[in-house]
Amino acid sequence: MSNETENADLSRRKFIKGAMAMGALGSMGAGLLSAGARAAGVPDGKIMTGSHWGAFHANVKNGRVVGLEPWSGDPHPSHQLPGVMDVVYSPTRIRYPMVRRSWLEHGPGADTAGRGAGDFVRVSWDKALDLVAQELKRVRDQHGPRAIFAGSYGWKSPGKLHNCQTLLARAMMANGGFVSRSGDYSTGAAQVILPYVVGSIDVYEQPTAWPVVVEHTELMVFWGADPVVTNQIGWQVPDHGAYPAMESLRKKGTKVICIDPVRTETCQFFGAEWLAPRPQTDVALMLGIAHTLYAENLHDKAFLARYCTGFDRFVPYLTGKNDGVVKDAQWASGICGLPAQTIQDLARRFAGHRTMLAAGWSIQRQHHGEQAHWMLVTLAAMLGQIGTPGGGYGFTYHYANGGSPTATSPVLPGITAGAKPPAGAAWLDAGGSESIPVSRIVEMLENPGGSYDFNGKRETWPDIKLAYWVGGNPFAHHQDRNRMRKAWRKLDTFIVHELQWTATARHADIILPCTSTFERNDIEGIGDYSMSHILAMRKAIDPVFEARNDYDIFTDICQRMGTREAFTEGRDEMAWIRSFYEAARVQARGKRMEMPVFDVFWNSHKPLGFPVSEEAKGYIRHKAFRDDPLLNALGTASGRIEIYSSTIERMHYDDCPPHPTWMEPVERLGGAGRYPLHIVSSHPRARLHSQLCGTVLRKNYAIQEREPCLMNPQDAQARGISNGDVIRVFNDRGQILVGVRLTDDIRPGAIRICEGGWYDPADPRQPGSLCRYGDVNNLTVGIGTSKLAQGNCGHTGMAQAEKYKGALPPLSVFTPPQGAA
Ligand code: PGD
Ligand code: PGD
Ligand code: 6MO
Repeated sequence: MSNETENADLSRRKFIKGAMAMGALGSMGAGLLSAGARAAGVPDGKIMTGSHWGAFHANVKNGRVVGLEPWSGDPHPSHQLPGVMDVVYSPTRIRYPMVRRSWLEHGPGADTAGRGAGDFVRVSWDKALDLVAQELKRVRDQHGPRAIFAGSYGWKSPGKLHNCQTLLARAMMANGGFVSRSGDYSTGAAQVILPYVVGSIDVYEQPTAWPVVVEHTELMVFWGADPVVTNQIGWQVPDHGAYPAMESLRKKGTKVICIDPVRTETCQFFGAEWLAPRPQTDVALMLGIAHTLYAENLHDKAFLARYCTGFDRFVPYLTGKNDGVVKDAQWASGICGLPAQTIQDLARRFAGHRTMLAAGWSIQRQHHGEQAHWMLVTLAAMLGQIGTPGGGYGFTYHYANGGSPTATSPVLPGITAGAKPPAGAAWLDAGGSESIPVSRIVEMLENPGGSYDFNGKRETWPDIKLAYWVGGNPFAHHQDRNRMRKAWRKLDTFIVHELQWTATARHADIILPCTSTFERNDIEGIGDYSMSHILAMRKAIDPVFEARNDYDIFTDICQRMGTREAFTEGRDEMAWIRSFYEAARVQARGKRMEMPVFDVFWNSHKPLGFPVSEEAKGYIRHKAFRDDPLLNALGTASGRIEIYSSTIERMHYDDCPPHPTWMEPVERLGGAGRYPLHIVSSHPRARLHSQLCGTVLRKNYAIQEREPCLMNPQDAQARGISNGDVIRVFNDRGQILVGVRLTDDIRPGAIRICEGGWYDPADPRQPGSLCRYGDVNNLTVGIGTSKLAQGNCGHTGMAQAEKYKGALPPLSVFTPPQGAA
């Protein structure tokens, strides 16, 4: 989820498209506004801005956004735009600062089991900010900065200034430090193991460019990936460049295989061959393919010898020489459920064609998830096509339009966490910053002072008293909700800035209403990978109700703590935006490109475009390494692809051996666990995680007002369940209601409930209480992937399902708590 993109093309010195854009800019005139920001009272009209869903114009009438028009340069606008607009005005919008009554009346730590029960008191902004500043000071002075967790994770809105998580870190740094987090929920396992394997985190890097894939790839394999659904969004503002590329691939008639328990939208779009293994068995399936390659002498020995290390130490495992278990297709079939013949055929077809293994990230968001990406690289290495046009592997074809050729453009800087605290403050000595693996927050709360393993180190959990969250929804994104709710009671104080009454907001002690993208000015890049444009995100409307910008909220908190100057550096919104643009302009000049002056850019109402070179369109991942493995050695210990890692060997982890290994997960279909149905918790097609769950879009997919659940008719029949029924899905960790959609597009034994459904406990004081809407993370496993990466296991979890026979309980999560409307 970071934005690491590899600009394959920094040396190009042309600016053809940019020059054209500038010509257009020059002739555009002043537009709606004069230079600089608008003060309060925003005029009506068409205002350009953007979000995780793309760039668009907001149509504003009488000070309200009444419609969104996609930017004309967007080749595939997201169908979620009506929800993006509805966020501003939906009943779930937070209007006023609120404080939980017990906390307000009895102070920090009061009745923490009552969090989430919705008993809030509305307070003035002044009062709310005083409370926040006093509490931050109290915790810092009594317990030290190590008692404040502000590693706040989540998909906050794009924008280089109103980047609320960095703003939070900045404010905390200005006041003495805090405990942060490392990694993310997206690629927690893969991003830790891949540096040992290929020398970089790889999961966020540019894969071979789509034009090369369209031209050269003969067999495209989407392995646990659904790019038609997941490329809708970007961490910045997406360019949607993957869509025309996928259209070209389809038109060309390239063979596509989807390996997925669900016949995905991608599978249907390509008319692809669908192979549906049991979930969480991909490593076994890959080993079966690898064994066939080896047994039939189809592996590329020259590639393995020249570019890899450790294949010789992996072979005894593959052949069973060292453990008596031959990992052949028959063995794999017994685990993954695909016929041995199919597995052998896959090996032959992969080896016989120019094959691109395009893996999604679900396969590593599982117990022992590290092994999936390690084994996939190993398989690609055995095929010997890494670094060739259209062959090898790619880990971002499904994400933020990875593979869209990278433009020659400057990197737009943004606000940083690097505030300078005032010199001489007593608390400075205890300051600094440390981090925990992002998804181990519950272990941290459960074991203050205890120790844990992470990536070769042994660390100690801090003793947290206060957690501060902005731009994330941990009561949606974290696993094993009921365990989490219990752990949360340990906190004295939980402070949240939100714009929506999410479950996280409902569990806060102090909740501060923040603005949406439409209510502030900002600047952002278009295209995480293509870096194709810079977008002026213009304020379209004044803040709704009492919402304020996160930046202004933190400024006022720092003011109260005596660190305002450290936080603002004397700049306001437009001064920051201008400074980011100017820094990009200087960089561009270094590349012999001339960007227009800021005011011309800001008033142009058009994204500023940058040129894409032929070289970028022809980018091939790892080509340089293939051309000269000595000169362009990888960042691993050996400089080569490591199929056996001595570094990992030295860690002596029982759950992460030194070569890719099939290890049984704690629960799986056909394996351990006492419940029969595996829960696939994919990313939703009509939401971004939990974002937009509170909007009009829900009525298009909810079944009897509940989150939908895909189920195979065979599994339904065995349980007397019919299409459209509400069912209770449960295990030892929790229970939820969902609405059933019966379909043959999911394999028997698996059900799919997408992540991000809003958590709506029937009795908020009671852990284990029925979630009435369908938050899948009541059911998932909350452990780490392994001692190495400590990633989350969102896709691990087994459950049972039954028809719900009681009277359907009304929902409360889509109406604000009492007194908040
Ligand atoms: P979002 O719903 O995007 O989920 O979890 P994440 O917490 O990112 O939450 C973002 C929140 O930020 C929203 O509530 C939104 O209103 C708020 N927000 C937006 N803009 C602003 C702003 O400007 N200021 C403030 N203060 N708030 C703002 C996502 C996480 O879930 C991720 S990335 C992944 S990959 C995981 N996936 C799975 C999974 O596959 N399976 C399961 N079971 N669980 C998962 N959880 C993880
Ligand atoms: P998932 O939906 O979790 O997406 O991208 P990621 O690839 O992780 O899983 C993709 C596919 O894997 C699904 O079709 C699922 O059925 C399949 N799958 C699940 N388990 C298994 C398994 O064991 N084996 C195999 N072979 N397949 C399996 C997530 C990425 O998407 C991320 S991290 C983020 S933060 C973004 N989130 C969203 C979002 O919430 N909504 C949309 N529309 N788009 C997104 N894009 C990004
Ligand atoms: Mo993610």
